[in-house]
Amino acid sequence: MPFNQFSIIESTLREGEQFNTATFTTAQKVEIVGLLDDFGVEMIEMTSPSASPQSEEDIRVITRQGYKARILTHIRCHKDDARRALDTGVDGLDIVIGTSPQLMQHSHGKNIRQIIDLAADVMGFIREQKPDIILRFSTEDTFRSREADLLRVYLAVADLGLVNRFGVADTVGVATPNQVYAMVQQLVRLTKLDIEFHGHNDSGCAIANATAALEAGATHIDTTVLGIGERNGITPLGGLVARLYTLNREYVRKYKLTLLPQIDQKIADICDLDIPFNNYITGAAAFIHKAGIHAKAVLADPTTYEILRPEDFGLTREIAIGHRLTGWNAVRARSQALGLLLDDDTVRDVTHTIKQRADTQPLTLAEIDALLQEAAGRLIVAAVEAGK
Ligand code: HCA
Ligand code: CU
Repeated sequence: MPFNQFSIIESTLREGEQFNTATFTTAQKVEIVGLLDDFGVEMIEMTSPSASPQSEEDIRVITRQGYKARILTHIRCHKDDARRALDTGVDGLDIVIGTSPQLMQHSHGKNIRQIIDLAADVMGFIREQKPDIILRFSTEDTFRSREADLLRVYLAVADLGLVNRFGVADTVGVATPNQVYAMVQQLVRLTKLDIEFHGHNDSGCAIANATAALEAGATHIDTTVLGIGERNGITPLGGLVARLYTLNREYVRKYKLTLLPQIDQKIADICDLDIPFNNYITGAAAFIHKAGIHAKAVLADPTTYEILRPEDFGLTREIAIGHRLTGWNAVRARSQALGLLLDDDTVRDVTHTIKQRADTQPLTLAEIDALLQEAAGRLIVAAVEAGK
């Protein structure tokens, strides 16, 4: 069952570096890998050593540290790239070559026969050099490639017996979950190899597509922190975790979930971004309940309106009170939190005042607290007067 066995290939330091505002220093890479390793991702993918001298040096820095996560680098289907990558001491190589008509024409200019020959040559060379390295072969732009072309390439490469894993890439974010399911299922059946899914988010399906890939038998999913990557990025780490957690919390128990807020914040800070308000788990709004009906039910039992438990991620829920949709249960809960013993009629009165004032402008928590304190003060005065 893939959901119990899947691995995350965390590509913040490769795909993520292709995001507009992402340039990681060596120290930042060390910090990010440390956090991701602590979190428990199984593999970490780094930019090709052929990209720049610093990129090459940074891989060596990381591979020397001895993390639990396997360290991979991502290269073109090219012997020179392979040679440089092998020399960095990585645990695995992720090789990619475009197979869509668009990429065959404008990226490398090779036809399918030439792609197969090149793949055989490059991967044969890698296996000769490092028989034990983890080797993955992927077709770029899988979902705009002709099916017959894809099958020719994958079956020919599978026959070589050189790779550990095949990748499928929704490079332009065009695939639907059903298409991903069908493609992965077909490759699992035909090749019997591990299958990795890499999905861009241009049309909002990156998490759904990753889930469909797992449902069809994929073993590896590519993610980046906050989903950063080329254009608007790929499957976000936190979003995938949220999706799998809601299927079954056991699927993500292997990860240190309480680190997620720190990880998201770290990448947001480095890339000079705000975490989006509606981000999975770590968005500012993710655990705020507002309407009176919701607040009442959540105060009685959070599972009424929460599928994710904030405390599992080291976070807390919030009940918004100072607005016109508020209800007296939320106001009572606040008065109890302040240690005020208000009777129900008084709480209802304060609730009425909040709603009236909020019609003009929402109230801050401090203003609500002041209203509750005033009401409590009036009750004490009334009690004293009655006792005279
Ligand atoms: C890119 C390459 C890639 C590779 C994915 C993979 C893509 O276009 O920059 O190796 O699986 O999206 O196709 O990120
Ligand atoms: Cu990509």
